[in-house]
Amino acid sequence: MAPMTAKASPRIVVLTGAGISRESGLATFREPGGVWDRVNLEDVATPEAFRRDPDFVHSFYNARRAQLTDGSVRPNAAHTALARLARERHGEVLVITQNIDDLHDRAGQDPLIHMHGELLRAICTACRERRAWHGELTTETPCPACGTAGTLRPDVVWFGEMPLDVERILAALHACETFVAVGTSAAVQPAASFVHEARSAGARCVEVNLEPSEATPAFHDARHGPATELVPTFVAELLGERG
Ligand code: BJW
Repeated sequence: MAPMTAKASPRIVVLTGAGISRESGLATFREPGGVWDRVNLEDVATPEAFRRDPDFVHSFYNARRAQLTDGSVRPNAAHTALARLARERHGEVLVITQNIDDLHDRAGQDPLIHMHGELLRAICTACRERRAWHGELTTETPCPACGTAGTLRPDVVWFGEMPLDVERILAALHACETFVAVGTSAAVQPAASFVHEARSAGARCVEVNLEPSEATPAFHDARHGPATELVPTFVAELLGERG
């Protein structure tokens, strides 16, 4: 089959969630002991929470940013396998992640859409400048672009906000041949409906998750177990290396 050009639609679209980073040491959200067991999402993951108590929201994200940059967290075999898939099927694979960590980036994933933003970036609510940000943010931090203090926030998508690149994502879902969801509970929209978008457009849909999710019945094939075991196996299958 002829290789696709850079502008053509990807044949394989992979959606990832917090489960893919679990074996790298990052907590998921909705499992026992997950992020939402430790803090109420209404207190940290909405624009209203940030307006009400920006110090608290900053401390929540500062701690998670520090975990990401202290050297303790690394991409695992699932991140590495997806990066290899995109390299070896150049131009045919798009990974969309709901995760704000940078583990796909560090594994070399390209192309990659961070639909819920990135923990290692900040955006200024005054001048809208986005930039890489690896240190702490406080209500006193001045924006390097416009100089205003206290207007920087994590460049992440909170509840009630529009995820990033939605039009590009929907176009890819409607044109792909294979849709794969890895490590996501399908509890949050619009990502939870991607399987329906892809399936109704004719894609073969495969779930790879530790356990059945709310969306399992919508997939043609569901594989349940740890991502570090199942994703490399599935990638090898897609590359024609095993059964
Ligand atoms: C493993 C594993 C291993 C474990 N191997 N697997 C009513 C009121 C208000 C709003 C709404 C409403 N009804 C619907 C909405 C919309 C709302 C929403 O969905 N709310 C629901 C809670 C009901 N959504 C939004 O507001 C979104 N925006 C929006 O809809 O805009 C309008 C729109 C309209 C039309 C088109 C497009 C847009 C924005 C959602 C933003 C979500 N933000 C967060 C926080 C980001 C920043 C941060 O990280 O702090 O994103 S919430 C959190 O959940 C985070 C995640 O990306 C997201 C998804 O979680 P994920 O990844 O699925 O994690 P878990 O923990 O749920 O699941 C992990 C899975 O892994 C489990 O199944 C495990 O089994 C598995 N697992 N270990 C494989 N080793």
